[in-house]
Formats: sequence, C-alpha cells, structure tokens
Amino acid sequence: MNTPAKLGAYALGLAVVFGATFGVGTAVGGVGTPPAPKGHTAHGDSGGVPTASGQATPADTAAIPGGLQVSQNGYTLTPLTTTVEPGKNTDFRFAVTGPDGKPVTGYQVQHEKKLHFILVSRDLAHFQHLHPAEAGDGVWSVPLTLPAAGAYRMFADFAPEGGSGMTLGADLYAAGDYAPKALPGVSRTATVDGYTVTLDGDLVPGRASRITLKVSKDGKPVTDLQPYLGAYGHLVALRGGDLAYLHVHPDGEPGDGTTQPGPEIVFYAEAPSRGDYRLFLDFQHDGTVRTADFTLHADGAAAAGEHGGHEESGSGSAGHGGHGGHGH
Ligand SMILES: [Cu+2]
Repeated sequence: MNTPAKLGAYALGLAVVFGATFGVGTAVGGVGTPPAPKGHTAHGDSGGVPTASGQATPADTAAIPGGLQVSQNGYTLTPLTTTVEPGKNTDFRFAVTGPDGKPVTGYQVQHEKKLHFILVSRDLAHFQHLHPAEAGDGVWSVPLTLPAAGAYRMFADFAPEGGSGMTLGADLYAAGDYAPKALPGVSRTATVDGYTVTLDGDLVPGRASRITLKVSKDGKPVTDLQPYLGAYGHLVALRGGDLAYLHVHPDGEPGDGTTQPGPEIVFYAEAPSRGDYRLFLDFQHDGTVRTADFTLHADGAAAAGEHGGHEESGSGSAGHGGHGGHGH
C-alpha cells in the first residue's frame, strides 16, 4: 500500500471511529429513522396549534431521548417547591424558564393542555399523569401527593409558543426510609378496577413500532371508550435505568372517521435502545380515567413484533419467557 492510500485508510478509520462515537449520542437517528412522527412526545401535536409542533425539530432534540435533561434548548424546568412530605398533599409549584431566563408564559396547546405533568417513582412502581394549573407569571401549580418516602422523577411535556415540543425532567424526593422495588418482569396484561388491558407488539430498538392495547371488562371488549384529552388513550413509556421518556404517538384520534372507541388503542412507540421499559396507559371509560401498566423488553430480535393490519394477532408475545405476573 502506498503512502497516500494508507493516509486515506487512516482518515477513513478516523471517520468511522468518529461516526461510531457520535452514534452513541444519536442512536435514535442512526439505526433507522422512524416514519415521520405526527408528534414528538406522548402528547404529539394533534389538537395543537398548527404551527411549530410536528414540524422538524433541531437535530439535537431528536437525538437524545426526552426527559433526561432538566434543561434543553434554553428551556429549564425549575421546581419552586423544594420539600415534599410523603403521604401529604402539597401545592407543588414549578416554572419553565426560557432562553431569556424568565418564566415561560406562552405555550401551545397539545392534547387540550398547555402542559402535561408526569410523576413517577424512580423505581417505576408509581405513576401519575397530572395537569397543573397556571398560577400566574409562568408559575404552574398542582396538588401533589408522593405516596411514600423515596426518589421520584417529574416530567414536564410541553411546547413553548414558537418552539418545538420537549420533555424536561427533574428529580424530586420525599424524605424518609424507603425500599425501592425491582422493576416488574415482562408483563403484557394489566388489570385495573375490573378492566383487563392486554398489550400486543414489541418495542424495537432504534425505530418506531406498533403497540396495540386492547381493553376489556368482565371478559367483554370495551367498545365505548371515552375521548380523554383528545385521544382514546395516552401512553407514556419510560426506560428502566435512566427513565428516558419515549416518543409515543397515537394512531388516529376520536372523530377522524376511522378510529374506533375501543377495544383497541394503537400507538407507535420508539425505543431508543435495547432494555427494559415500563409503559403506562391512561384510558377513560364510564367517566373515570384509569391507568394500566406494563413492562416490555426491547431487544434486537424483536422485529417480529411488528404486526400488520388491525386484526388481533393471537400470541404475538412469545419469546419473552421467564417472566410472569404483572406490576402491582
Ligand atoms: Cu397530560
């Protein structure tokens, strides 16, 4: 090999190494770009102001999973309440400060709300999806009870006026002794208040995949789910280990002429990597919103979990043996 060729190979080697390193931080875009999302977060853009959300996001926002940062693109989640006693209802307050350092007061409406607030225990055993009220001057207020002592994570899912949707995350603590629970094993069936919700589909590292949730009560499919915040269901998915907040968007919405009010609710979810994930589905029936929770494992061999069509596909979930039971 002559010298120029060696230099060329060396340069190529550098490019490959650089590319691989870069890829660590941009795994979502690197493996296979998902279909153009209708929204960037669990709450997407449907129902929002038809300006910015749903349009292209800066590369950095697309590359890093949501919820891992307290500050992104100049926007910072700023808790104003510093102590929360376990088991006691607290007027929890926070603000989002903008690039100018001032609290943001202008938000786009996404799924009927300007801001969606998710609270989980860091062991992912506890989940709440709340909607804070504006207390003025950019301060948000929400009655909050942390059920027990422990470490928690709060997420603010919003799109500032003139900006793209984002999810910021911050830690929160309730003082006292606590025993974290192990992440529940893979579980595709959840029961809540007499409802059974089954999950079909798999999370696939690096690209969006279809997740179908089917709701039944007393053994009968529920076909009269009620719209809740502009959808028949809201799905939040979080990665075990760091609580990365996944991009999830519903397939269709009430009133679009094709989306039925159950028993199936279809989502597209994008897992940024292999690993275990917890999924929380909010759905409304008979005037009450309930949450069903699941655990999925995303691995490289999961592509078979992408089912086509709307038919019920039987046992799509084989191959995840060894785990049983469900969350709590
Ligand atoms: Cu919400």
